[in-house]
Amino acid sequence: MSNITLPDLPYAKDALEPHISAETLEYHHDKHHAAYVNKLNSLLPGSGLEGKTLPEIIEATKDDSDKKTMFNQAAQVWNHTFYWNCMTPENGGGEPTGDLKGKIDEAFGSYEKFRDEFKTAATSQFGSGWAWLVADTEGGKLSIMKTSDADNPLAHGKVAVLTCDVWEHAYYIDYRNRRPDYVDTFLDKLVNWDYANAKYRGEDAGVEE
Ligand code: MN3
Repeated sequence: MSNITLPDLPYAKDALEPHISAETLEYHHDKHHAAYVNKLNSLLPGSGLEGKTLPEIIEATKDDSDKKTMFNQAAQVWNHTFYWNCMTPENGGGEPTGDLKGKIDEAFGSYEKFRDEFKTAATSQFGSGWAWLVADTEGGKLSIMKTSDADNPLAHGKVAVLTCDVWEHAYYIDYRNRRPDYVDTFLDKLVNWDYANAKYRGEDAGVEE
């Protein structure tokens, strides 16, 4: 049974232009994200994890070296869906709104300090990986983390609030080797703070996940 599906992007392919091109989203969603879904579905039959949700598969495989390939696919499927929802074509980026405004000031001192710390995590991640804003618990203390390859906050008992994909396939068509420029654009033009606030509070954001 193949039970994991590829969610549609939450906006049109060209909706994030000029910041992220339709060509990037075509490859990133239709090729990369789809490939993780397909590979995961090929591994599920006979694994005992058929019919489980992505967080359940991630939890069941995270500490099992024999299931590393399945963990990598499941985490990458989850990470990408989360990443798409972390961006918006409508007035994205800049200072946070809602609960996160005060909570970010509390945790980091100011939005600017949060921004510096998030950007440092995203640009210093060596090789492929992800930068995250995470919380210890829903509504709890915020911090920054970076993860390698497919690894994510779920596997470390953290609540994911915001992420930026820093694999080269996320930015190479539009930014070539200029990862810092891509991260600046993500932070200043694309972040969907409404979605991040919903995830921080542990609420259904009303989007396909
Ligand atoms: Mn990616």
